[in-house]
Amino acid sequence: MQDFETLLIETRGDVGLITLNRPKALNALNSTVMRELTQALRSFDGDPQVGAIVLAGSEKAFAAGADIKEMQPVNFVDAYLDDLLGGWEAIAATRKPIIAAVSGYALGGGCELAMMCDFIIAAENAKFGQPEITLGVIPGMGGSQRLTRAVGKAKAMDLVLTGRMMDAAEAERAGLVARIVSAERLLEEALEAAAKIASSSRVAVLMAKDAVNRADELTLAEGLRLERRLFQSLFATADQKEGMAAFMEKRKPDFTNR
Ligand code: CO8
Repeated sequence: MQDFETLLIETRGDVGLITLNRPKALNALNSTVMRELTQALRSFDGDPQVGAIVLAGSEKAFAAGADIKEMQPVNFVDAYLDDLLGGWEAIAATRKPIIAAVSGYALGGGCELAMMCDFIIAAENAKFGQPEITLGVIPGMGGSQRLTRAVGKAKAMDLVLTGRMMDAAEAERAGLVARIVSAERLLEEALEAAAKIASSSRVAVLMAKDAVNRADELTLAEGLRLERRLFQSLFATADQKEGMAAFMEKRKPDFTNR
């Protein structure tokens, strides 16, 4: 993959690792980050060697929000005509699982970016918040919707209306964070989880992600029907035959992603 101005990109085995890299601005998300991140994710999504993706920031900040310096001069007509922030939705269209490894600040757009990932592993020093209200605006990249679905209305209202931050322990209790680890273990833990995902049947992994994501969009009856059809369709794959044969033969499965 080409070099990026705002990201560091590498692969570790069959895991794609993307590190936000604007240290002087606490990884504030500007249009270059959006363009490059979209491009990097699209590239990993299309790379048959990659089975899962980790998105990380620095120890001090996953991302301290949308770039306020870039947004400050924007007027309504430009924001509307350019569909300001609209391009970020491409992140959520990634089909392979993305784990957000969050250390330090995940504020505003940074919290929203973490929530676009499939789950969040947080370091003990992580701080989550939607402080847009303190700037005279509101969340613009899913904070009012994904946060409410993740933590419920009461806590989402508290965070969005007051702009206060919550620490990793509160975020885990509220259901925003899947696991908390020490800051030193964060990247290792996220890479291990991603490697575990990448070692499973690719088609089953993508269907699992798709099915869980539909839970936010469908009625229970529709969701259960979709899940059952996806489950049944996996019996057409060689990986289902291999996975179940390996269990019977008490050995590790050798998935071929077919
Ligand atoms: N945008 C631009 N620059 C930033 C941002 C930001 N969001 N956050 C920090 N920086 C810059 C600072 O300006 C500073 O730069 P400089 O040295 O040139 O002055 C540098 O990063 C270091 O920051 P601080 O000196 O402020 O560091 P502190 O440790 O004192 O404070 C904080 C850290 C508490 C995180 C503080 O920087 C802060 O409050 N930042 C702003 C947080 C915020 O309000 N975020 C929400 C932004 S609005 C938003 O995200 C809208 C969401 C809509 C969707 C976005 C899609 C991307």
